[in-house]
Amino acid sequence: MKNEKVLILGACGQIGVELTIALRKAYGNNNVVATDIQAEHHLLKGTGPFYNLNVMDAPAILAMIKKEGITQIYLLAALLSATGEKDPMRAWDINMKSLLQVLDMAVQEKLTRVYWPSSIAVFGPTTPRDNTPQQTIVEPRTVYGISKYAGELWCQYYRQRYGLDVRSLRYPGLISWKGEPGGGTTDYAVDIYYEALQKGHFTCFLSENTYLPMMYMDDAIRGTIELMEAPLEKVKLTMAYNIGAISFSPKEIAASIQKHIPDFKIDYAPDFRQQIADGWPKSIDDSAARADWGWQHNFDLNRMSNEMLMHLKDKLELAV
Ligand code: AKB
Repeated sequence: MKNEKVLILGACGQIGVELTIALRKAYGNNNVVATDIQAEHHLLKGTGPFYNLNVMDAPAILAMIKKEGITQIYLLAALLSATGEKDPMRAWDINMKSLLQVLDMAVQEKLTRVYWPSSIAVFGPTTPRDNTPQQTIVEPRTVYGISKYAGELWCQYYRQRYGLDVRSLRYPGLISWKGEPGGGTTDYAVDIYYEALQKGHFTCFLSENTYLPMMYMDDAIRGTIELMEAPLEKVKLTMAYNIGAISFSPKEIAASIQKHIPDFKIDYAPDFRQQIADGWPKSIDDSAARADWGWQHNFDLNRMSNEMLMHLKDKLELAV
């Protein structure tokens, strides 16, 4: 996209690191301003402008929009499902206030587009769990899920009332080796690769047959940029799109790792995150995303395991 200047809020999180790098490749380093409350992630160093910025600090964000001539915002900062349950009011405050401030500023400053991630956490135990439809019963039971569903409704409201072009995806669990995940229920599917390489053993906080929808980060980043670059008439839904890729259980991801590390062992000690996972879909119907703007995934479980183990081996400097 020409003549766009992008602001990323939450650039050092699991999605933020890879999305910032991909957007810089696409739009030019200086056209993507990365910000986070944390110190700059080592993979972002030297790749473009970075500022410390608190997503709750509306005056500072507004000043940044004006100073940098920002035209688009990606708001990625959030507390995820497991962390959210430990401090529900803080999760609600951070997840909702940051969104409402950005939506307001985007209207006021006439930004061309806003991206805000939603999640499969919008669904709950009363939702059909297999091939969960785009439109179905939505009764989330975590504060994270409640904030994501309320946020989707607010995005829809701003689109319909003010004509703001705000776009969103309901991500499944995301698996990556570059940025580190934090505070999610699906994070076991990242931790397992680290521990397989470092210890040869993993104790999973979900039970062996807990199926959840998952996606390799390369697919998620490409899908996000494709949604953001799609002509508005193709983005027919005013709520976030379901996007799916793979669905597997802890037992199945362990088996795909054992193809590379035959001695790898897994055992199970389910904790409070089991209940969260039990209320989420097992697989996702993403036919609307596929039909409207051409979504497709490239990575299955085995291809993802190959990539994860190969890159993490280098990252951890191990010779397995
Ligand atoms: C989480 O587990 O909380 C997140 C999500 C599914 O949105 N990864």
